[in-house]
Formats: sequence, structure tokens, C-alpha cells
Amino acid sequence: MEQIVSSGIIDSYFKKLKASLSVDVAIVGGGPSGLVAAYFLAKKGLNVSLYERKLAPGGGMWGGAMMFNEIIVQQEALYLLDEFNIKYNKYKDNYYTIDSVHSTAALTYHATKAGAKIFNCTSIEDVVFNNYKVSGVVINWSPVHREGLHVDPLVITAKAVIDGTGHDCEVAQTVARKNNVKLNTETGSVVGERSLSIEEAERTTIENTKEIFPGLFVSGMAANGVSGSYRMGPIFGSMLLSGEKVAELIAKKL
Ligand code: 48F
Repeated sequence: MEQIVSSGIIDSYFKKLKASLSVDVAIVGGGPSGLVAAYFLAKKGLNVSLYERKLAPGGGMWGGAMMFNEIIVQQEALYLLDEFNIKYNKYKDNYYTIDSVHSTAALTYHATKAGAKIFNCTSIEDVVFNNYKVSGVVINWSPVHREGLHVDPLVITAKAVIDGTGHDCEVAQTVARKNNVKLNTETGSVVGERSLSIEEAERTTIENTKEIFPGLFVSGMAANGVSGSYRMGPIFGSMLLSGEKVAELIAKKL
């Protein structure tokens, strides 16, 4: 029995990893925008891997605001709550509240059920840069980074990569810093996030969700960080809509 438990885990984990060495889409970050993108892309039959640095995917969604575990979603994104079977309560005209734990679990459940593979405890430390195109991601165990161990990574090739890393827009930062290239932003580099302005931020998140370099797309807060727009705090409609938009852009391209 001891042998079966261990070999079962090892065999099925490596089967999953091996099937994901070359994917259609590699998503960096399991926040709401990354999870929604994973769901829609997998639903279209694409081979999708999502890498999350932490033990639990969900990013900034679990904790609501200041650990009050409720979040706000506006009317425009209500159809996505229905798509993910998330329960909501009307608060005021146009504004709904959802339980952040219930909704984070629902996004994760539906993304994996649609066929996306989530690799948690896995950090992206670089990208593959072939023929002036982002062509994959360079992965390592998060504990290797945390311990500062000098351990080389593995490489996953991908037709498209999504930077869904939230406020830090880590992948875009790395691509710009290491390769001396111009991104599709006003300054050609990562402009950086501005202070909080909810209405403006919610609107621009959708606009800023785009391909910022051949092969590299941005979603969610990373989209606003890269393009120099505002943060919005614990309202999540645009995060969900951004995930859907980036999936559509990529599906059209592949
Ligand atoms: O920040 P995050 O939740 O991304 P998002 O989809 O949503 C933003 C909102 O949560 C909130 C907000 C909107 O109301 O302002 O902040 O833009 O999740 C990003 C995830 O990416 C992971 C990180 O642990 C988090 O779970 N992550 C960041 N860098 C890496 C990474 C990396 N290099 N490799 C793997 N995962």
C-alpha cells in the first residue's frame, strides 16, 4: 500500500507535467484574471497550463478587503458569475456582493474542470525568447527561490504567454529589462501602476488587456500596471472581464 500511494502520485504528477512541456498557452499567476482566462481557453480545447507561485491559486481574491471576505462585482460582469455558478447578492443598483472564498474556489474548480492544468508552488523566473518572440516560460519551485538555492529551472514552450501576475507585472518587467525591447505601451516600457481610482481603473483594465509584445499578453492588474493606469481595490468585475478578453484575443490568434 505504501508503494501504491507514492508511485500513484509520482506517476500521475509526471504524466501531467510531461503533457504540459509544450502548451498552447502558459498563464503566469492564478489570480481571478488568470483563472478566468484558463477556463475559457481550456473550454476551447486548448492545452493550457497555469503557474501559481503560492500554495493556493486565487491571488488577491480570497481575502476580500482587509480580510472582510466579501467583494464587489458590478452588473457588467454578472453574466460571468453565472458562467462560473457563483452565488451573488444585489447590494445596490448595478453592484453585487460575492463571498470571496466561495467565488475563488468556484473559479479554480471550473478552470481545472474545463481542462486547464494548475501547477501551484511554481514560479516563473524568466521567459523563453526565441526569434524576437516570447515563446514559453522558465519555471522553478517557489521554495527554491524562497531559500535562495542555486538550482537551475525547467523550460516550458508556449504559443502564447499571459502575464497575470497582478500589481507587480513580473513577466512584462522581466521581458523589458532583460531583452532591451519596446513593449506595446505609451513609453515602450512598463509604465507602472498609479494610485487608486476605481471607475477609471475598472474601465482601463479592459482596454489595457492586450498583447504587449509578440507572444506576451497581459491581464488583470498587470494590464493596468504595464500601461500606467490606476488600481481599484476590492471590486472585481474588470478582473473577470479581462480574463475573458485575453482568452478571446489569444484564441483568435492561435
Ligand atoms: O494579484 P492577483 O490576484 O491577479 P489579478 O488577476 O487580480 C488582481 C486582484 O486580485 C486585486 C485587484 C483587483 O481588484 O486589485 O489585486 O490581476 O494574482 C496574481 C497571482 O500571480 C502570482 C501571485 O502569487 C498571485 O497569486 N504570481 C506573481 N508572480 C508570479 C506568480 C510568478 N513570477 N510566478 C508564478 N506566480
